[in-house]
Amino acid sequence: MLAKKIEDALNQQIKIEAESSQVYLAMASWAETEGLNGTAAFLYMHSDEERMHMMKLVKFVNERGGKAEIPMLAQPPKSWSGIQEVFESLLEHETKVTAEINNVVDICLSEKDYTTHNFMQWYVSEQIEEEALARTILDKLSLIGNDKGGLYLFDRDLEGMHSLEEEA
Ligand code: OFO
Repeated sequence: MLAKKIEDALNQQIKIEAESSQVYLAMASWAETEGLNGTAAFLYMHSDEERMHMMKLVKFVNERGGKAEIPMLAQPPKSWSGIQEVFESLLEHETKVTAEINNVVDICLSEKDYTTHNFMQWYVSEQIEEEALARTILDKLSLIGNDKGGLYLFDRDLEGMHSLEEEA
């Protein structure tokens, strides 16, 4: 049985993952309308992954005798000034998510809930990868600068990254 404090923290995390999925979906849709098809494919996939993160939590809460809450979500932004801003806000968002995950881990330790603590380790590792990926993408973008040809190749590369992750 989940302690109330743990159940609340996990429900809060369900909301955060759902919001991540929604924000990346909005980014994907924007990129698609800008003709950035590789970026759009990458972000659609990322949005699906965040939904999967949310689902994993929903199942865990219910299986452990708690009640998962499906949250109302805020309207995500509709547009960005460019691809740079998209990935800057993605990294900023992921950094906040990492802090939230660490907070859940802290609560698990203070409540001595080692089962949930163990479950949350998957999210801890996932965040390391996601933040590193966002930083790599931003490094590439700063190398490209305003070079249109570079941007074309970058977009094509992201499409490749998307299919690579799907195969994994
Ligand atoms: Fe990238 O946020 Fe989920 O965990």
